[in-house]
Amino acid sequence: MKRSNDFLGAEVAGADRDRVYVIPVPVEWSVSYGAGAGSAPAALLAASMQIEVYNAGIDLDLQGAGITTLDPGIRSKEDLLSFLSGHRDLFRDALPVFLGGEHSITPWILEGLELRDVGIVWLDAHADLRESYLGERESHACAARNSLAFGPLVQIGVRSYSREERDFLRGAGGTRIFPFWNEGAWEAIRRLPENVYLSIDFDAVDPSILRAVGTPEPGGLGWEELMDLLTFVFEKKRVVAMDAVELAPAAHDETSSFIAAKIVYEAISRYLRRELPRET
Ligand SMILES: [Mn+2]
Repeated sequence: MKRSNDFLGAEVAGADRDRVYVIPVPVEWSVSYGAGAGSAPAALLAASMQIEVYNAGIDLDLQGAGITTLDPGIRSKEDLLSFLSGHRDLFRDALPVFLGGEHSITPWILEGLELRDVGIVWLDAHADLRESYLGERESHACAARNSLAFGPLVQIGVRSYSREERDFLRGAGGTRIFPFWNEGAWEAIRRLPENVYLSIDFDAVDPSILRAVGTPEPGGLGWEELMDLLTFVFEKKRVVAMDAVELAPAAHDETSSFIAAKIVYEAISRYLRRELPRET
């Protein structure tokens, strides 16, 4: 398996040990509108090289922090499951960060890591609660529905769903939906189990900030709101794994890839703020 520092560069290599593993999962097979999620991991890694290793927003230096990029060559659900089943030990003491790819990968990761009874914080413009979509039960549009088997969800930024999904939301438990980051959403996250899985669909973010996504939707989370949300989740809960999905890189829009890489960096920084020895 290829080991590198393709995310953020050589400066973040571990001075003592690995604390974060960034893992590309360029899987794209059910994307419905804008294709390109398969090329997202490479675009995210390339864009990450432009980011400062010192995080001024939270005053944290990631030099020597122990961020390693692993590329096991995942191209399918089967690849992903077999990689995870062989490497669960690696992730007991380090945060795996999966770069999608399309959103279908989330329930596969939950399955592969054998995560049970975790809280799932799901940032998304769409509910992804369909039972099937275009005849496919593992479509990205069913990803949240399929994740319910692994623990309760709190979905934030959701502003588009079908009538079938509305009826499901009214009838079934297991998930709560918030279009905005507000007091109701804080409270819902607070009530989740201590161990949390974080799934970031980049379309949760306002497209005026980041628009190269598979299925763009107006409205959504602003930058400061998203930073506040990430701070809250990493402070109040123990994030055990995360993914960032559905970037659809566009040749004329390198800004989106950079902003998306920055979001991943901000999440990792907040994880490391708790894990790194304090500066003296
Ligand atoms: Mn989604």
